[in-house]
Amino acid sequence: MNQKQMEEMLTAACKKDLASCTDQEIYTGLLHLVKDLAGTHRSDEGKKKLYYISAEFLIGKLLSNNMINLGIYDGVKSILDSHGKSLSRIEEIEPEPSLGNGGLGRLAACFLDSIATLGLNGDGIGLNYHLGLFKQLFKDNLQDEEPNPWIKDTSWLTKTDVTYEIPYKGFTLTSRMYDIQVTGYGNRTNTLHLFDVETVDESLVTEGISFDKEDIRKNLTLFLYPDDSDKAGQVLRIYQQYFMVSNAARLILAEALSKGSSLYDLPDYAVIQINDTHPTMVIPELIRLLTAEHGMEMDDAIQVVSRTCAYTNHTILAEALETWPMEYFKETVPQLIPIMEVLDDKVRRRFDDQSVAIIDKGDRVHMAHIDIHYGFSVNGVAALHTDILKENELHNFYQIYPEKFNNKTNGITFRRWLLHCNPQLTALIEELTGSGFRKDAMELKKLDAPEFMNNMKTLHRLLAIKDGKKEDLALYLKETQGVDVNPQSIFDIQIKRLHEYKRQQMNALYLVHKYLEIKKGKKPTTPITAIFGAKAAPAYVIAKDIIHMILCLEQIIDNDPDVKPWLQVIMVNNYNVTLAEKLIPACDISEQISLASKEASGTGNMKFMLNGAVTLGTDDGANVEIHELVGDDNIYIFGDSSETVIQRYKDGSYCSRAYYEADPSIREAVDFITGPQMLAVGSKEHLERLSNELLTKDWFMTFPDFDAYCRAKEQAYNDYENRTEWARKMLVNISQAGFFSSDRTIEEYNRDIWKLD
Ligand code: 26Q
Repeated sequence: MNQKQMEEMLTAACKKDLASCTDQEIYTGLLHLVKDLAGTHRSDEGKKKLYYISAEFLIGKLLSNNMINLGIYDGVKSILDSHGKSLSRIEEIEPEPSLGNGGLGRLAACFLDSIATLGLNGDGIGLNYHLGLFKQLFKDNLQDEEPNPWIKDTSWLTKTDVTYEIPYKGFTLTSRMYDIQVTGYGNRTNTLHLFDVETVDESLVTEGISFDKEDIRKNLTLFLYPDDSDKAGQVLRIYQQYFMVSNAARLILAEALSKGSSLYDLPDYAVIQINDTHPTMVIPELIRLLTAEHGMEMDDAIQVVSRTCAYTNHTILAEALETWPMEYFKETVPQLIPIMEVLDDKVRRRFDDQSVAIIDKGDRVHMAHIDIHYGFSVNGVAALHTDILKENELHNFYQIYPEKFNNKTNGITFRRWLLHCNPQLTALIEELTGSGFRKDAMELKKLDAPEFMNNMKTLHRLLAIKDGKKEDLALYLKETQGVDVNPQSIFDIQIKRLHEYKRQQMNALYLVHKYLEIKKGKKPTTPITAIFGAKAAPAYVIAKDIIHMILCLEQIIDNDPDVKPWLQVIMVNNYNVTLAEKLIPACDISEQISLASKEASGTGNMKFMLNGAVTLGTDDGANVEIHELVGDDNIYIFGDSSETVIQRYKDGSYCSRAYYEADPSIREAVDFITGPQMLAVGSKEHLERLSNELLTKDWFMTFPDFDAYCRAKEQAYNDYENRTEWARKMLVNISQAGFFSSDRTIEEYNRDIWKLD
């Protein structure tokens, strides 16, 4: 398609002359144009199909990414420019579909992009939440939550005529399938199927994000993971999960049958990837449908399903491992109970070991155990994580089924996290290495050559791109959040869900320490801007206290003229994918400071590296693999190893107060939390609870790593002063980022697990 044809199409889609259109009209026109073009691509070919079932798909805005993948981005942008329209302003109109909490959901979205790009036959299946992850507001330095609707009159959703009757105890719900096209880069289009009920009632939401949790017909797909701190929330979660998997199972069986499957050969037609335990009920549900509705014997059905399902584990945190009381299933989906009892019984006959049982002594169902016994593959999401699963958390399973365990180190799509969010860096890479990296990310390695590493001009251009992105971010933060930041300062960024194991509190304690040092006259050479972005689960009390601490600190420093020129703390409001796309390209130092062994992989770490930030982190998750690739000189690794941490938990020997007593800088920083300056701007209740938590528990061991963290950070800030050396570190990081393309991850899933033709 040439420019003239494209302009005609765009004008037709907008239904009038472009110059006279509003941004909203152009957005709507583009949305229809992109949908039409995506519809002309190849899809759904091949005998065997992958079904990626996930409770979350954190897809983010789709307009620009779809245009990049369809190859029309540059053309559209220049047509709009020529009519005085700004594509970036038009992009702002699109509401972000925040259909995920964080890493797991964003990973699913990157995977869909790569599956389509590689031309694999694979669809996503999930739920059409009407309200995505809550909108975060700050009031009195505290997080508040509001509903976050994303479905407007025009959206990426297409209503289909696929509907099913989903049975629950005492009633049935009629589902409907909605589809979102998933465009691949220069390739086929796949589909994300999102199931919904038509009786959802958005007026159920009362104060903030509170709603009536009992009325399942009206609330089933109202919210992404409602608060599950109480029983009603947990039961609703089971209703949601069953709805997702029962629809999925029916769709999968229908598609296989339509392609000629006898269902005994289902594994030749379908492979199901179970994204964490949230879709685990698909196993008993498929067995139920095969036996009850398709006349299969129980043993045959179990065999067929076991050869079709594969499971990915994303965490070793005890509180995230799903175990549900049998009673919850009795109340909601009693039809699954006889199946789960058979599955449990078979395991008990084979293994006299409580630790691998499906139903435990307390009558709780261990969802992961269903996946491991009745799936053919179990994978972790980074090398260290998979090793920990094999050696510790799932050791007894590994001894039974060594052949099922495999690692698939996570990846990210370079279309969104390089081409879209950093066209300037993309252009430089293309000029230096050619365009091959667009299809084969390993070609980034070409950058690691003396002709570039020792070329002052190249290094300066790289620094100039970073400076430009920092200026763009400063402008954006001014416009959208009303804060002034100094684009000449070091941008030190920690963006991820708020969780104690990710240790935002350790970063905050460092900032207190730095603040007090500057007060005493020890100024940094270059000013520092510490940026946080994080949402806390609405019921996660300490996480909210940590946000409170950071916001109070932000206010104190902002009002202190001695310190303000040298140190700024910013907690951005409502951190989401859209903000990540602006923050990541502007980052100098990427904070990846989880307690070693606790972060399964991390994927933000990969996005930062690809955009030329240098990692400051612990030897945890995929940081370990980043470290191996870039070498000691191009990363700042600190803190206790995962072995030490795991041992310390086993001993039960950790006493945070001993560190507090022994280390004056820890004492000074912790005392500050409840000192007069903080109490003047914050709430005593929240600050005291946080300080008390650190002093009496510190379950995620911030104190033992605190000194090493401070030293590593000082080293990074010092090294930053030598701009040429720093630019080399940036370039090494970019050159080694190819391994973390989700195209590589998906090729491995397909090679080892899915085996699609
Ligand atoms: C479980 C039970 C009840 C309620 C909620 C949940 C629940 C919800 C979401 C448990 C876990 C999640 C999300 C987990 C997650 O995002 N894990 C991250 O997955 C990434 C992709 O593999 C990794 O990179 C991160 O390290 C991991 O934390």
